[in-house]
Amino acid sequence: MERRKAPEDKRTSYKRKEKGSSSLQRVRILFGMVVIEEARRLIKKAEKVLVFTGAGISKESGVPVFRGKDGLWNKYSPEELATPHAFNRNPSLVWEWYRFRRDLIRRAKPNPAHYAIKKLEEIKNEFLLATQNVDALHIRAGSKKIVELHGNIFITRCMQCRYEIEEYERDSEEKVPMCKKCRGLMRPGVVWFGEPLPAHALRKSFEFAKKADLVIVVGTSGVVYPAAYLPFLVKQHGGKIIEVNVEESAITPHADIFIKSPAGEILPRIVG
Ligand code: BJW
Ligand code: ZN
Repeated sequence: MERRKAPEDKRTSYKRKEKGSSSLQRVRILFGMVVIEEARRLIKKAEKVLVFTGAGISKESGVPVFRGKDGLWNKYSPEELATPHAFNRNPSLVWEWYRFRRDLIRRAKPNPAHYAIKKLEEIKNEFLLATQNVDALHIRAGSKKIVELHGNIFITRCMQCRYEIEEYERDSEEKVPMCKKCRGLMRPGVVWFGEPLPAHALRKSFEFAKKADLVIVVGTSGVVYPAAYLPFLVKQHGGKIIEVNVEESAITPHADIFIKSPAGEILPRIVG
């Protein structure tokens, strides 16, 4: 556990307790409990709450993150799989990768962190969940006030006429699916690098961020823009940032409260 509370930095931080029970560890656990209480108090007090999530929230459901040692981008190249150029060059390779990920995600289940966020939506009148995740696990947990900033992996969309189908239960057997309306090439409904985010999702989340008095940032490295602007927008407009992550992120230096723990352990404790 580290206690980082520089004079100019009012942020508090909590790291998960380690095994053993030296007096120093007991002090750390106590301090951790105080930080969690402080987060609970902030959440209780806030009227307009934005939750901003990334791949880390689904890690405990068995869905891999993108960056870091076990991340997808450590094994697969984003340039070859997650750009419009990559798809135009080799659509069947890109589809193979997305089928593999659809299969994996289909077998995953929402975890306690997804359910805690759903519970928060029920408690707060003014609430928005802005997720960067394409896995739809928040929706499967019951979240309704949600925008999917980077799309949804189960949507298949025509590149030509934009006809869309949702293939949740099973994928088309075609190697590269063709549009049944216009015979155009179909692609996964996610946002690749260099592509604009869905306009309604971006507008709605940016507008909400400007009036939110609290943003809870969960499991994101905070390096992919424009989504990563959201916590900064909240802060610029006078709101607070609570962050839950197993590692420090690009957002941590700006967080009022940083809780260094797995989302599935902490969110149920700070919500409700
Ligand atoms: C845990 C945990 C546990 C682990 N509990 N925590 C400045 C402004 C605007 C744009 C740019 C800009 N600078 C650069 C750009 C361009 C680019 C960009 O941001 N690049 C940077 C990487 C440098 N952005 C774009 O290209 C975007 N589009 C765009 O800008 O369009 C402009 C435009 C306008 C008009 C016309 C045309 C264009 C699009 C970005 C699309 C991102 N797509 C992906 C793939 C989606 C599809 C798919 O899934 O296949 O989205 S990339 C990938 O990164 C995915 C994620 O949503 C996104 C964010 O990743 P995330 O969620 O943060 O995951 P990780 O792995 O990075 O982090 C996981 C975290 O969890 C870690 O911190 C762990 O510690 C933590 N963790 N276990 C809690 N149990
Ligand atoms: Zn079509």
